[in-house]
Amino acid sequence: PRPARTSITGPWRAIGPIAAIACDDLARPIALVLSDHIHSTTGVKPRIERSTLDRRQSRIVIELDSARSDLGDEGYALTIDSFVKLQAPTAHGLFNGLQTLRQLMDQGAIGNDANPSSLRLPACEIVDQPRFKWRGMHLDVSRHFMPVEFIKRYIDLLAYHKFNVFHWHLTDDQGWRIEIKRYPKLTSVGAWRDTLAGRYGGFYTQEEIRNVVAYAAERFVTIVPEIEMPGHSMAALAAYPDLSCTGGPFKVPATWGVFDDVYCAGNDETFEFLANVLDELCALFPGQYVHVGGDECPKARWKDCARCQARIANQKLDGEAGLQSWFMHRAGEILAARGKRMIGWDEILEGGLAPNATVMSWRGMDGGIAAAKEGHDVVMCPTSHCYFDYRQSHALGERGPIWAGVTDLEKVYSFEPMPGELDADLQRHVLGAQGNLWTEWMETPAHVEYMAFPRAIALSEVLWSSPERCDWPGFRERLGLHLKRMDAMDVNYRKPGV
Ligand code: TNX
Repeated sequence: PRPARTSITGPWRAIGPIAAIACDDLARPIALVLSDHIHSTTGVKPRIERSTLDRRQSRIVIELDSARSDLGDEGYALTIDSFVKLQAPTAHGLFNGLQTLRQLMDQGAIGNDANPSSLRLPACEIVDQPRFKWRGMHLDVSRHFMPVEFIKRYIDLLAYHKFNVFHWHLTDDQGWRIEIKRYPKLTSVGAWRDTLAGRYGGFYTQEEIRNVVAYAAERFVTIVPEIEMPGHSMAALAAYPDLSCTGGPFKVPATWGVFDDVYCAGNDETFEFLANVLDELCALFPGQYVHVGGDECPKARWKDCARCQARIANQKLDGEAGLQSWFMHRAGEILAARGKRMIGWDEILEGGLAPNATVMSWRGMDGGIAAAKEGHDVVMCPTSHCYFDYRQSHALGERGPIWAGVTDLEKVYSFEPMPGELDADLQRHVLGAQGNLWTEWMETPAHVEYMAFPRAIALSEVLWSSPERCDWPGFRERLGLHLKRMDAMDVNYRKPGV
């Protein structure tokens, strides 16, 4: 993509009150969102009109213009003069431009409320498009369950910062969080654990999932759901112990870590189960990607399991590592048959990648680099820069894994997702990056916000802007405005510098 062009061409403008927004039918959904936002900012609700006559009288014009294909799938052009004009070749582009406009409006509303029914906006000309197409944030709802209302708020906050992927980590050892009609015990048993403080858990009904998916789609956020396998699956095994090598019984664990009991790879019923689960999942999530985990799978049980050993022998696999790879190939086939693409953690490289698999590189960048060199797409999220469960400073009271380092704001901002060693023709395999929020040490939505912000704002800029436009002192300066907007939205962000 071409670097953004921004020029502030004049001083602040008072525009309005805005009586109307002019737009074509195709841009109407975007105009509705803007109209609501102007209503809540200024108290005046602009009507939406189609008139092409004297459009400038409307003071805001929104155009879906296919002639602007130079702006790419997500770019937009925004001009603010005595009127506002937003143009893009796609609805997603208009939506992104709308977020910029909202940010400028929120900035003005905060700066001056002398005349609240008119908008204060800086005169400017912005031509803008993202550097990366995968701009993601992840959230683990297994270790701690997060209610639907918060998931929606999280999606709102992502969209506001022009993230376009929400990676929803729905299953793990400590809880299965999505209703699967064919296997009711996944949620009646697998969604609950016994803790010192009593029974803990929760899950999303399919109805709720559909609702969240629609909510995200309206905000141009694609949800990538994750079902973990073959490891990190204790909650599922507690519900259906026959899917393990030993037959159990198991409890949903209430402690963190990596557990030896995993799905039995020698049992055909495991794959029947996973196919049925993924069937229901694929019907709920319209996005092209489904995440199937693949990380941190101990091989102890497979070593001692007659069925797993028989599988290794009759498939002529290279030991347990080969069996893990064979397992993930099966997962990839199940998804391909349902028209989906598989994505998994970088361990899926071990023993050979499944065809078409996309790799999420978390143990540094090396897995991503190796996968790109084999012609696979990759998403970068190295622990060093993208693990927002890690502490933000050494201060006492910061919660997070103590064995892990500190990932402060400057570190996140210094992240370069594109590895220098990839040749230009391989760089296209780097789709982008994402921030990961594992919730072992986050019990509440408020604490998730504390860990996510403002680090997600730094990451958002790294993923959107071209490297030559990223500068840390400049970001530090702009951060104040970002934080004022976060204040206005009541976000429990971490105050930098404390
Ligand atoms: C590693 S990242 C994990 C998670 C933990 C996280 C804690 C990954 C694929 N696996 O299960 O929650 O570290 O930072």
